[in-house]
Amino acid sequence: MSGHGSPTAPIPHQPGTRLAIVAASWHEQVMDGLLAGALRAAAEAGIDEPTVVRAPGSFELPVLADALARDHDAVVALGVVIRGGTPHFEYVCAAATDGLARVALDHGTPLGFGLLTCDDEQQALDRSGLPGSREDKGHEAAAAALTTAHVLSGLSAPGSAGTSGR
Ligand code: DLZ
Repeated sequence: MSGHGSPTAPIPHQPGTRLAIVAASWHEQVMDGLLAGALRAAAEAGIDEPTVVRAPGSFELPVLADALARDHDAVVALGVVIRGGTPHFEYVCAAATDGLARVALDHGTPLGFGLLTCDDEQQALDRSGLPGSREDKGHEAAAAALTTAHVLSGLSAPGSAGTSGR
């Protein structure tokens, strides 16, 4: 199973963290599960009302994530791309993945990667966090972004190793 070995530590409590979630709109049922998982992770961190915006498709995730990364502490990108009979799959996956990685590094903002790239709809449902799913990738992506934001805020805190000047 692809989720074997995933972290088990609880998400740090951080109610002041400005969290944004950008979610694509293709494959509605799977997206509902991913979004619910990300919102559950936000609630576990004490964040009641994260910003939520919808993208038409996964290809549009990076440009919206880029805008959100300007005034949020952490961004979670959610999408589902199902392999079809054409190379479109490879292009959409590569553009979304490369674009999201660039946003994270350009802004120094943690970006939770919740883009499912699947062979078929059943594989996506198995990772969606819906009842009966084996994995909960929306929750996992949000937990990663929030945990990273917590680590980053510690690095930039006065007296931390990140500000010692060494
Ligand atoms: C065009 C397309 C296709 C074929 N498949 C998906 C998909 O499985 N998941 C998804 O999120 N988006 C898909 N898209 C739409 C593209 O992401 C994009 O929205 C369009 O190419 C318009 O720019």
